[in-house]
Amino acid sequence: MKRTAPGWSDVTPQHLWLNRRALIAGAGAALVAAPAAAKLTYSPSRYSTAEAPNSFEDITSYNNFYEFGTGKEDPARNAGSLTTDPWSIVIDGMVDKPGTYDLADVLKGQPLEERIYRFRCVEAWSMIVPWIGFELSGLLKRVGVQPGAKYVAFETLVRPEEMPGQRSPILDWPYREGLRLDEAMHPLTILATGLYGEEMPNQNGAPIRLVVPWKYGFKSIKSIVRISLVDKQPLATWNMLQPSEYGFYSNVNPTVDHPRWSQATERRIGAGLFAGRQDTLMFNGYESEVASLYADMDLTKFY
Ligand SMILES: Nc1nc2c(c(=O)[nH]1)N[C@H]1C(S)=C(S)[C@@H](COP(=O)(O)O)O[C@H]1N2
Ligand SMILES: [Mo]
Repeated sequence: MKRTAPGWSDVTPQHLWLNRRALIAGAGAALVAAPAAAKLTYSPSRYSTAEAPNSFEDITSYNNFYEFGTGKEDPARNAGSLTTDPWSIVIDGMVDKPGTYDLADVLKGQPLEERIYRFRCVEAWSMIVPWIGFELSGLLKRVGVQPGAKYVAFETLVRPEEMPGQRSPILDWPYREGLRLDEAMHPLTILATGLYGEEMPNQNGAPIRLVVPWKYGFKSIKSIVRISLVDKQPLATWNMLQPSEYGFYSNVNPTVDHPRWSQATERRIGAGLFAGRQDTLMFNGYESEVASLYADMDLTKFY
């Protein structure tokens, strides 16, 4: 097969990679319980950016995952105890084959690819992440989307015994998100099961999470247990909490500011103290792939 895009090993300086292995080995020795992450088999993708990925440390130590606390370091500290095996996903609503699918069954026949994507949080920071995953469209085709379906709704696990953040009502649990059906079927939209060639770290949404790279990060819901095909716009957690600040669409748009801060620029995590902010790109740099989905929307307006 012809290699059409760089993989993370092509763009990550080897000393950083070796450094990372040494860190993992060190951590493993200190915390005897830490299991070795399983390696995944995957192909490169033409959808990957050539930008250098953030380090594994950046990606796994600076997180938003309110089920484990609201601080950026809380998920890394608290998510280790999440039980991710066994795991199943309820797929229901307007589908031909509704049911409770084991994770292995969800993954069956779906080709894993590495997708090195820009990732832009609504809080105006960003990273480059080498996700491993498969196109959501592959799963939706397999379960058979019925004609009346217009949206896809997603829910995260509710398990307060293992998710300390869920013991307080900071959000209306479960965390919920949704996409229009054409957004869900777009080839850039993936269900990710890993990063850096290994199974997904718990703090990043193990064992399976959504990644929609042209939308603000909160749309990319973690640790999914339910996928429903519906005919009405579904509830979405941040949109419910504060609709004037977090739209249902929430496409990355440098010309439409958040009511409390500018979205014109972003801070690249790991870039160093003197790097300065960089310009945010329309649709997070995926404009040529996705702009046609929004041909009838006024892109100077908040959605
Ligand atoms: N279930 C759930 N999914 C979630 C969140 C969350 O708090 N809970 N945070 C979102 C936000 S705001 C962002 S920016 C990304 C962060 O993903 P990362 O920690 O892998 O970078 O996850 C999104 N998905
Ligand atoms: Mo975010």
